[in-house]
Amino acid sequence: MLFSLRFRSFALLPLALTLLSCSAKTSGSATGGSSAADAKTFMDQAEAELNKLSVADNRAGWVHETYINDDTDFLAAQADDRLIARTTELVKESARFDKTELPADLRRKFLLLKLSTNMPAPADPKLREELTQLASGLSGTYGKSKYCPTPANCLGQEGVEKAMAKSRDPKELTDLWVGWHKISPPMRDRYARFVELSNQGAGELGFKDTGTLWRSNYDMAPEAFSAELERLWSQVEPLYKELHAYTRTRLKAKYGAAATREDGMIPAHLLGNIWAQEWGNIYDLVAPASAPATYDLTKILAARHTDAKQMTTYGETFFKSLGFEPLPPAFWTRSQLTRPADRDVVCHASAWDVDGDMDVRLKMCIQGTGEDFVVVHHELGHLFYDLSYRKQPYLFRGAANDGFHEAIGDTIALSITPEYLKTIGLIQQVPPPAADIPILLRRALDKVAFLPFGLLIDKWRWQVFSGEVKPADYNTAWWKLREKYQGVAAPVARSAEDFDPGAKYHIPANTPYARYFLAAIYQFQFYRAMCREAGYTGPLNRCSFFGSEAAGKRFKAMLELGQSKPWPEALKQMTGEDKADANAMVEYFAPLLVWLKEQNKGAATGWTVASK
Ligand code: X8Z
Ligand code: ZN
Repeated sequence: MLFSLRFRSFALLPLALTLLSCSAKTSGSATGGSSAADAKTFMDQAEAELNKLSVADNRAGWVHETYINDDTDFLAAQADDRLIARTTELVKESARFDKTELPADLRRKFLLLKLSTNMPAPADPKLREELTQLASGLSGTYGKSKYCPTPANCLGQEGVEKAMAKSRDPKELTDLWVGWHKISPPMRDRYARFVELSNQGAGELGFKDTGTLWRSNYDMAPEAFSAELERLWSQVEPLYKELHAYTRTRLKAKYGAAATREDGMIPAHLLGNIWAQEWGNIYDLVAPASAPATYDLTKILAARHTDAKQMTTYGETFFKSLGFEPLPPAFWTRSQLTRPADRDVVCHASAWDVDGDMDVRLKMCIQGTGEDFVVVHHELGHLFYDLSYRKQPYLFRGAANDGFHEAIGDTIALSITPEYLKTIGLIQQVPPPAADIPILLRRALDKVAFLPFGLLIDKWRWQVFSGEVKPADYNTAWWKLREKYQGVAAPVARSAEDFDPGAKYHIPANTPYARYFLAAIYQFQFYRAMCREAGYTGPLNRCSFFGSEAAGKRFKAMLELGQSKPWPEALKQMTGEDKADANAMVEYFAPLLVWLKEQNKGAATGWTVASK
């Protein structure tokens, strides 16, 4: 269920396009005419048909991910297959309107139909079936994966995440890291075949490979999109380098030899996260010694016995304060907020727009940490986006681009400031301004540390899809990128037998990842605009627009557009700017950058990467 779902917000958009020759069915609209009126009739019927198939696919996907077994693997794959088959057929049929002059909106729908898949599939039904089953199986394998430090103690993804967040014992951290990375070698050959089949599908659609198809989804040429990512990265790289150097110094002080490498890289298991993608969990190790005490949200939530439903309600309350309608009643009865005791589920958080209307759901395994508190806001951002554009026609029910979808909830979560926490009664006292640096540092450990990780996942996948990196080199290429961009190194020797990318959810789930890099940048741009709209004029890092209907109105207007306009137009409507700009992020962290440079004075920054 990964791919399909036109509606499944978080991850995937979906579908597959290929030119399916097998099916004898054609849509009722296939009259053969190619006038603009024919195109409109064709598109109306195509949208109605795909809507129906999507809902069926989402339902099968939901059951699969919340109850993984062989049957649901099969049923989910079958539903994907139906949706993909019909989509590809429609894409093929739609070619007859390629030269027809159409109103801009309708022309955009034809483009979006062609790009509506993350998993193009070959026309041959046998191969397509093989692909959908591989995809469903890979997702199921990941969801079922466990690391068992002892036979009586098996940990799923969120169990390992929690253990790595807490442990300060390098030996235990190494065990956890190595244990989790054992889940993926069995996926490697299946993943390689998946790549082959998906590429065949992309080729049949006229794309060079699946990566090129993914990069074509941003209202610009695929090459321009790659350059755009580099441009944004160059704006924030200096900030990352300072944070890396500071963190390294503090980790060496804590762990000594276990954290020290000649090349200056940081061992990946010491950063409080399985993938070293966000480092907020090791804040205690890097906190400035003389700073005033701040607060620990995890402890506060635990002391108050805040349960999963209450956590979700906090998120909903924020959106309501901006003028959004409450979540529909079915959300509360159909969502999975905690891990069920009796079956395997995919615990990686996701937001589901099941019917393109009011049936929205959250699937999470909430454990009540401060991190979960933020993730809940992230996921609700997807759902309020879904609800906002539900009046749009089928093909416009999506984000301006997938980075927008990922940025909405995070934009809200940036408003979780001390002032806000006091407003909602979670803390009693707002820390003094002198606490700004620790609070900014805590945030940078998540937001800034994430940037190179957000960038490299798809750099790896683009190389894999293009054939530049072959299966035998999957792991080497992975670590080359992790070393180059993140400056982190594997804690133990790796070999071609390992498949470390597969130990990260989005690889077996085939969820594109550049969206998260974009979102990390966009969210500060959106946030700055909302703060401005709320009439806030102080330092950016202290702004909370909680309760601002003016900010909410501007936000909502953008969300309601869905995918009906190219994303720069949506950005302009929201922020007045028509270009992505990491300066908002740089401005937000400006006081921290000054402080980090001060701390790093006299120490080297950067690292060297062994040439391989
Ligand atoms: O996958 C997610 C969300 C669901 S869209 C929980 N995120 C990425 C990840 O966990 O790797 C959010 C940030 C990055
Ligand atoms: Zn998301």
